Parts: sequence; structure tokens; C-alpha cells
Amino acid sequence: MAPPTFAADVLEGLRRPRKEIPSRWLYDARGSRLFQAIMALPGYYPTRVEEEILERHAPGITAPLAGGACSVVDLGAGDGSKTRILLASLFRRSPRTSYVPIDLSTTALAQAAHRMASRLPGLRVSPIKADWLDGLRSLAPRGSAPLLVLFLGSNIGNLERGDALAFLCSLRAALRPGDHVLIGFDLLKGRSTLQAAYDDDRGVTRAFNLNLLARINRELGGDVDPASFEHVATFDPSRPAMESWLRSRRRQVVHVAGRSFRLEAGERIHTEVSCKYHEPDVAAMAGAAGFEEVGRYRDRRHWFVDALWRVGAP
Ligand code: AVI
Repeated sequence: MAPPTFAADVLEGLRRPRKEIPSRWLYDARGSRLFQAIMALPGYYPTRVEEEILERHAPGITAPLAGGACSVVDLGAGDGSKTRILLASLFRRSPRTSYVPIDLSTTALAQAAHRMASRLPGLRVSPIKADWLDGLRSLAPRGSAPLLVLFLGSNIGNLERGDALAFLCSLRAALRPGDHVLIGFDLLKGRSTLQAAYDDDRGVTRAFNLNLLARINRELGGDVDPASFEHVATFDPSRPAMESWLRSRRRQVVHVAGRSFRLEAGERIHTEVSCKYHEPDVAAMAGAAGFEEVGRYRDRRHWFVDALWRVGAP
């Protein structure tokens, strides 16, 4: 199946009764920089709590793979700071460790590769520019070294629950016995904490979301006035999830790639879901996707879980 394009996703998404644009398109070069700024915000807790988990548990997490050769495959490497904590721990005990960041963003890949190579001299780094699963599949045929696949930072939360399970099943199918995955799940917590994380008072998340409209203008010849939209973050306890929207401040018609789209005053475009999990969901997902759970690592406040799963013998 051909990969989705920005143009097709935007044109199709704006035609729907509930207008929506998939969150993957938030990450152009400016969007990636803004997301890095979000990660540094005091209220965006996921970065710090996951760092705390990795600082405390890196030796335990990497123990099943320590000693021999191992490839650490990083899906959505971000700025690489969390991966570095794990890699440093593993590389100290296993000098034959290699690092394989996989990302669609050339900028993110170059940064991750450079940062890791400079901080851990001697580490073999082999970046792959691809969709996560395609990149992983492109590793086959590979040597006998087991993989440790990292899917950190609650990236799984940006997939609807059904899509998350489908993704994990595809991930499982691309791996072989002895491979491990480490996945970050953001747990449900108080509403005010969530609200502050997804609608910060410095306006960085607002700029991140509105950048999508600037990207539409730039890349798809749009005439959308970003000032005529506002960033809205809502909490849906029934799922549970935080959701991001762009809300039209007025009734208007916008043009994108030669097509017209009408928006009512107050009408919203859905741009992102960030699912929050209950701890029992984590074990259930491991089983449903065909993994064996090896360990579950939490921060002191139990706000976040990094789950270590293994592909068992057939
Ligand atoms: C990348 N992802 C895990 C972030 C999240 O928390 O859902 C994206 C984000 N959107 C707004 N703030 C952060």
C-alpha cells in the first residue's frame, strides 16, 4: 500500500463531518523543534518522569541483553536524551552494541546519530530514514545479535487504541525470538496535570499545533489564516485521552490545493490524540500482541510505565 501523503490526508480529513488531520504531519522541521521545546517545559511531565525511570532502572532493563552483541533500534528517537541513558548503560557492559535510529525526519536522525556517536565514542551508529515498521523490516536479513527496540516517550499514545494494538502486532511480526521491546505508556492521572501538559501557559503547544496550518499554506498552497484558529486541548475521561484541536474563531472558507472548505465559528479540526493508560492495559496489550512481559518500570509517582517485553521461543 502506498504511504499516505500530506496532501491526501489533509484534503480527505477536511472533507469529513468531523474534520481531522493525522498528528504525524505536526512534525515538519519547525514542528520537530517546537516539540523539543515542549519536552523542556516544566509542565510537560512525560519527559522527566521517563528520564527518572531510565536513570533508576537502565541496568535492570538492559540486563537481559548485556554481555553479547545487541542492536538498539530507536523508533522515533526525538532528541535522543532518554536513549542515551540506556545505551550508556548497555554499551559499558556490551561494547558490541550498535545503535539504529529509525525516523522519517532527516533532521531528527542526524541529531540522534551525531549525539550518540559523540557521547559514546566507538558506538556503531546506522541511521535508517524510513517509516518505523519499514525501517525495522529493512534490517532483515540480519546477523544473530538480538534487538532491543525502543518505543519511548508515550508515542504509542498518539495511536488510537485499536491502531496501537495493530501496530504492536506488526512490530511483533517483524521480530524474532530473543528480541526485546521497551515501550513507554503514559498512565492516567489528575486532569489539571494533563491539561497543563497539553496547553502550557507559555504557548509552545499552541504554536506547535498552529504550525500545522502554516505547513498547509507552505506545502499545499493554502490560504489559511492561523490567527483565525485557536489551540484547544480537551480531556475525554471515557477513553481516557487528551485530544488537541484547532478551533475556528469565525465562520470562514479556506482554500487548500485548489479546494474550498467551509468552517463554522467554533468548529474544530482534530489534530492529535494522546491516550492515557491504566496499568492493567499494559499487560493485556503485551499478551494480545504476542509478547511476553519481562518487566515493568515506574517512576516514584506512578505516572508513567516503561514496559519490557520479549519475543518468546516459538
Ligand atoms: C509525541 N507525543 C508522545 C506527544 C504526546 O504527549 O502526545 C506529542 C505532544 N503533543 C502535544 N504535546 C506533546
